[in-house]
Amino acid sequence: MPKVSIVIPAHNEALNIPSLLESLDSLRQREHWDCEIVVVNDNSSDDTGSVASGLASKLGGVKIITRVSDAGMGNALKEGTSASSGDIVIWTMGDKSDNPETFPKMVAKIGEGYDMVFGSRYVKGGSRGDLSLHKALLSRGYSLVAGLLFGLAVSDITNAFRCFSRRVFDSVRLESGDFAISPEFAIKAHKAGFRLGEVPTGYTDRKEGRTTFKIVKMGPRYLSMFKFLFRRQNAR
Ligand SMILES: Nc1nc2c(ncn2[C@@H]2O[C@H](COP(=O)(O)OP(=O)(O)OP(=O)(O)O)[C@@H](O)[C@H]2O)c(=O)[nH]1
Ligand SMILES: [Mg+2]
Repeated sequence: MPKVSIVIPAHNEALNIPSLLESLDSLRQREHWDCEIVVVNDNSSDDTGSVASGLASKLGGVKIITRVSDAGMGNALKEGTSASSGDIVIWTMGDKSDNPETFPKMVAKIGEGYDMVFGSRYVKGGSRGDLSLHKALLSRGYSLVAGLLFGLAVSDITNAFRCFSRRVFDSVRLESGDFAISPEFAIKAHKAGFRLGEVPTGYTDRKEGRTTFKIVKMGPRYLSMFKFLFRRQNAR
């Protein structure tokens, strides 16, 4: 079984990190994975850093990266992934929106020959949970349009939650430092010829902490990813 790295962007997630790390630790033990957890903390004004460090000493196999520049979820995910060492990487959010029970299904699908596997809220067996209807419609609509434009056969690319082989990350150049990294990575991996798949997952809207997502700012940023339609060379 190849090594798994779980990369978690975290900005002001002190209330979510303890239970998240405890559940991921149980999961990796149960699955008998050689697995490191990488928490990328940016400029948090709460106790995210100290809470994460405490958990790292208690659990072991947890790496904390503290960043002071280039804030943004995309930059955090890029840096965390570069600093990780697993052959298989899972991106999951620090607000406990993603269901860890989906991880083993994603990893199994990588084992079947897929290069990038998305947790999808929009396939049979998946659920948007308590995500608002308008956000769900926007994200579902975005993936549908991207599917038509790029020939992508997956249904949930606006969510960062996914699992991929390290070689996919190593072969594409990601430009987005913000949330747009999610569709950008999907589109570029597909254009580079990698095999994309999906498994159903359930979503839980954040219960603690505050959102950093601003639809007015991110809508145009997400749409700007369609520019990659006109770029022939996306691989490094
Ligand atoms: N390291 C780091 N993490 C970030 C940054 N911005 C957001 N995050 C994390 O990225 C994840 C997704 O951000 P959210 O604020 O939950 O965005 P969202 O899921 O679209 O919105 P809600 O869940 O509705 O609040 C969370 O784990 C955040 O803590 C950042 O600048 N740096
Ligand atoms: Mg969230």
